Amino acid sequence: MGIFKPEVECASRDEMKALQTERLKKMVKNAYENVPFYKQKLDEAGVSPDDIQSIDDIVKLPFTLKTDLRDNFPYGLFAVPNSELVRIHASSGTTGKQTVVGYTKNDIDVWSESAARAIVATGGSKDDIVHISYGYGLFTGGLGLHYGAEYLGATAIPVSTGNTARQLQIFQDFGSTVLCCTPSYALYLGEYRRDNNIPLESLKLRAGIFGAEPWTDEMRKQIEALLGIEAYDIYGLSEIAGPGVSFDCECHNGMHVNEDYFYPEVIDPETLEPLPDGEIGELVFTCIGKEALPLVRYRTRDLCSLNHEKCACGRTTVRMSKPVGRSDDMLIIRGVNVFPSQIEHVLLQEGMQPNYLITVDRVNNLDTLTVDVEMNLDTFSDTVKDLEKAKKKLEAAMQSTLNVHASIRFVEYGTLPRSEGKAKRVIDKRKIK
Ligand code: DLL
Repeated sequence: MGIFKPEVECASRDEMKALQTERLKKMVKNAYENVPFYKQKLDEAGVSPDDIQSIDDIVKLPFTLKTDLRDNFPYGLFAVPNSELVRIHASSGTTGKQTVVGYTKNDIDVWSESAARAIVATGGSKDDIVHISYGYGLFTGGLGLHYGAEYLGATAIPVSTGNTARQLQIFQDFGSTVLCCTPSYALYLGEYRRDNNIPLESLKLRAGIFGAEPWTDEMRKQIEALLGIEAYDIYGLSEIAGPGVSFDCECHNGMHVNEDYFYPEVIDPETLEPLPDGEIGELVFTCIGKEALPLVRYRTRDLCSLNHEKCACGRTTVRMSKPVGRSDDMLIIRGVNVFPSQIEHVLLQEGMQPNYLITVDRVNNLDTLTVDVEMNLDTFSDTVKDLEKAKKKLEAAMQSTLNVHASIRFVEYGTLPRSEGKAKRVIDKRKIK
């Protein structure tokens, strides 16, 4: 299969380190000179940009957390003036405020090239018709793959999410060859095809690029059978760029990190010390190729391991294992990130008690989110109509903050379990691992 940029993706370790060193030096200088937050952080740590002489010196640098983005909301960590920005995206924050990310023209190119590499790794070329059913909007999925497809010279179809019948119709009418969406939606599309007797022969799909949420090899096999394709994993996060930070090749044995742009480390989340290959810890990225938001050692909270061995596909770029979980409480519901703290925030804003229980399940391969909420004695109403109205209002507030539907169930005051220690607020019934 093809490799988009062999001189980088198949570089020797020494060549890669030289490139990373050059880029790290430049980005640390940029962050130090243009982001007051980083100037202060580095000064406090007693590190000057001149102390960074090799990529291995990265361990001298302080970490960046999601809360740092929130505390500097919305543009405080940007290293360029607004006039240099060409795009903004956002993802869920831990409370009411979103995490805002920005891109210069060059940053969009870096990201698009990264996503193009992922498409090429599936055997993709400019002949492909790339059907994009990730959401378009502030979420990076839709536009990330869209720009990747165009960067490659392939044809992008910006279908976005929803309307399953229409998605199938477009597969047939436009001859889509590569499908991009969340793995759970891919499974749903496959089942819809089967249940509506749409023959596989009427589709030209050959590959799928699925990510934004955890999924298993088992699920991969099911999707492949239902859609008659080969399914590939893709990983990314808004803070670092979006989809394409790393991607699966035909060996399906770990995702190749575009480490010339996004330098990965795996650390012990307790001691914060770097861990050797093969050991599971928290994934940390430094954006060594980006201008607008040059994050230094950003703690992703995703748990995985790294592998620097050369891959059978010919690429030498480091591979990350599928994330096995997170070191925080973030949930991913239909590809949308949800923090329990956001739900609590909405409840309090709406004048409810902070006694709640979140249940996540998977029904017909689609995630469901239910929130049991204790009724306040003062808001308690015995007319069904009033309760229904209150429920609708709360559901609308949840939808607007979380960007995903949450079913509200009112329960009587005092009936949810009280805990003496850390409250258990989430029951996740999905069997993903
Ligand atoms: O989910 C970007 C993306 C879009 C990736 C489309 C792939 C495809 P965020 O909304 O910022 O960005 O969420 C990032 O999603 O920290 C992981 O916890 C999780 N995640 C993303 N890809 C995968 C994957 C996009 N392939 C968060 N497997 C990350 C497991 C994933 N988890």
